[in-house]
Amino acid sequence: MSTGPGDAPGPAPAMVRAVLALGSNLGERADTLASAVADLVDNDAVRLRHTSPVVTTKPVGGPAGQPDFLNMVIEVETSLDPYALLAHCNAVEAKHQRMREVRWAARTLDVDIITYGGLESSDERLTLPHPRAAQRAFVLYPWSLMDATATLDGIPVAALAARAEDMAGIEHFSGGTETL
Ligand code: PH2
Ligand code: MG
Ligand code: MG
Repeated sequence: MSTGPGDAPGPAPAMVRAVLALGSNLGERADTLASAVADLVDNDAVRLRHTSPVVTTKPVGGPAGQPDFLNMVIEVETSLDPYALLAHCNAVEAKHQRMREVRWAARTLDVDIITYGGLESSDERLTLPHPRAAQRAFVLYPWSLMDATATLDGIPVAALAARAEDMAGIEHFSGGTETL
């Protein structure tokens, strides 16, 4: 920690690449995703490297009758440790009026850490890689479009997406305004 102008600067903290998944199925979904990406990288310790296209997806799990989601993934480079990155993601969710009353209920914004470098952790606050990512085309498919070489647990994410049950319900979102 630097305490004053006379301090030696010290080594820069290591930058780690992390993949974050964003989802929204309430409100102005596309605007929410765009502003959430801006909020996530509006931090000196987080740099945006890549963004995926936005896809329309059918809800997986949760209460019946939910609206479709828009989903995307981004790759960032960060000097935040995993818990600080999680707190940052949660703060961006909170800024977008995320409520947490019912698990997997419709939400304005969900931001999940999918991978953090090669870190594997089974901590109850933060399991890495994300424990359900390998089965979820709504994460895997946009990830494969962003990074054709990406793997998860040693398997190409495109191959995992192709075998995921929810792949059939995915469409490309053409963009534009949602207020028709
Ligand atoms: N998120 C969930 C549960 N189900 N389904 C879709 N299509 N997209 C999501 O982002 C999603 C979901 C839990 O976070
Ligand atoms: Mg989630
Ligand atoms: Mg979440």
